[in-house]
Amino acid sequence: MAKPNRSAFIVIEGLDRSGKSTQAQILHERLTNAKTPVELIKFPDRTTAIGKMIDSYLRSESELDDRAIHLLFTANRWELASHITTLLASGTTVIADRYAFSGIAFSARKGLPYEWCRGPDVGLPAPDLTLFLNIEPAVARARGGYGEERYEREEVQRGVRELFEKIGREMQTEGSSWVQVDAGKGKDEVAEDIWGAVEPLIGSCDSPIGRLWD
Ligand code: NYM
Ligand code: MG
Repeated sequence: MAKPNRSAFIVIEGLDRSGKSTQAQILHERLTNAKTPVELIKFPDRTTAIGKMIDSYLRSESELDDRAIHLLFTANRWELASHITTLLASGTTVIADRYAFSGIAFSARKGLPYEWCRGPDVGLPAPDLTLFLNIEPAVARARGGYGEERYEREEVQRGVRELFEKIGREMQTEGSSWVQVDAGKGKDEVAEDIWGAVEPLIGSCDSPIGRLWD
């Protein structure tokens, strides 16, 4: 059997409070324990110059045109794109906590045209697997409540969820691996469901890394 020439790119998506960060952490630990080199990346990456502008916008410390903030979120992914492909080529599994799908869902919810929102993300490294942590916005809110940031309101999350579902249907139609996980279950059960989807990918990616929607 040919040796796999790269590792897997796994994206975890979902509404605020759906458990993404917790699950990304659990998956990171599980892979580390299995001696699989792995790096966890979070979008937005608030540590870069662009990320700091995004952070200030999310905390309502600054105002930006809807299109301008959309493009900053995308630029924040592009500034890490070559890092992601380098890691994958060197055999490090990459887990991303949010990705382009959040970018489209949150911006299109504001009324920006869907295709316009998707455009700047076309060509980014394509995930081998996207796990959509599906949760009822009311259940998410009941989990210790939404925070203080922009978008963290049940009504907004409802609209975002519908857009995530539209994106998921389209991804499935084009044959991309989009897996919906019931995130209303307990933490350990969700982690098991995620592991069931991830395990077959480890050590088995032998095609070159794809480009999103290209
Ligand atoms: N968000 C995140 C966007 O609006 N567009 C994007 O491209 C990304 C990656 O930022 N409510 C929104 C979703 C979240 C917020 O993310 C901050 P987090 O995971 O809560 O730090
Ligand atoms: Mg949040």
